[in-house]
Amino acid sequence: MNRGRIDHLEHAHPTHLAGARFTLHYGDMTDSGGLNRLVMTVEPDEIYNLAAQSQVHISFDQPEYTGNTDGLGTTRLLEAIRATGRGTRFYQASTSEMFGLTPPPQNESAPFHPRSPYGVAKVYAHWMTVNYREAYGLFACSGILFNHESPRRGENFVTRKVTRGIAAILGGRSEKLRLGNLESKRDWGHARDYVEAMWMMLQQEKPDDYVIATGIQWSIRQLAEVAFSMVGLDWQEYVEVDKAYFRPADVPDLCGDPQKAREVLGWRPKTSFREMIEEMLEFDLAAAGLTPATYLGDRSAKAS
Ligand code: G4F
Repeated sequence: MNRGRIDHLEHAHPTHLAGARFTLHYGDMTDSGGLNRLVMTVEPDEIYNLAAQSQVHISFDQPEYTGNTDGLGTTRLLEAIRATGRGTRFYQASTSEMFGLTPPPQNESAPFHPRSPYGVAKVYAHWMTVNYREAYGLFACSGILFNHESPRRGENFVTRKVTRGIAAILGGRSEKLRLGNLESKRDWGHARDYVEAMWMMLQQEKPDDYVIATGIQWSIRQLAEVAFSMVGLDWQEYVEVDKAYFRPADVPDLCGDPQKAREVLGWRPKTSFREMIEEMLEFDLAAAGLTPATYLGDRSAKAS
């Protein structure tokens, strides 16, 4: 089991994480028997379904697997909850990828036009979540989250690829950073803020669906420009476009409208794009054995 991202929680000082101790169980989104047994024995108050094959590019190579885990896997979990009749609250990790070609600003009423097997599977899972709420009265919420990042982000997603790439260049282990489509635009927020929104959804009186976004958009080109300039480098000297990273179909233009989350949940993003990129750079520079302050200085990254 890959536990690299949670090991530190288990060993954290108990006073810092009062009540945050946890027990791990094996589970597989393609195994309904195992999921049923888990939900029956654990009797959870809340389930957050973040399990997925979440790489959009890979979903073009593994469309069936992606549909099975991300789409049908959600139905298996919903069925397991329904079978117990215990009123377990359910959070579904829906995604801005469901909007696909629909132009911004994307809110809860914007039509879905997914552009990848991943997006299609997530649209199915989203509507199953809505359906189980309407048909069986499950407390089921769907959070339509725009891209959310942190130093724990997987290495193949573009933000982390850029911050790790910069650390590799500064450490002398690499000369260039190869990226795909620089023109697509994303609305990036910090995962820490977005997880808080997930939790808030399940604490409401009524289940509902919410867009979680910052409402601010950056292109991949701008991401590279901002990140390289934070360490005093000109991105154009290092970034090369490589067709291998282009997708058969991409989502060109995402920018969410989080008004409903603001009004109903009282949720607001607390971390700016620049603060988030700086935090990721700091982490990746240190991980590469470099001293972050040497490159980032005491720069203030408060401005968005
Ligand atoms: O970082 P990305 O791979 O994220 P993407 O495809 O927007 O999806 C992520 O966010 C979704 C919304 O929360 C999640 F549902 C999903 O599971 C995942 O977490 O790519 C962002 C953009 C794309 O347009 C891509 O074409 O960056 C472009 N890009 C350009 N060069 C690249 C690269 N993406 C990657 N991964 N690697 C590149 O070299």
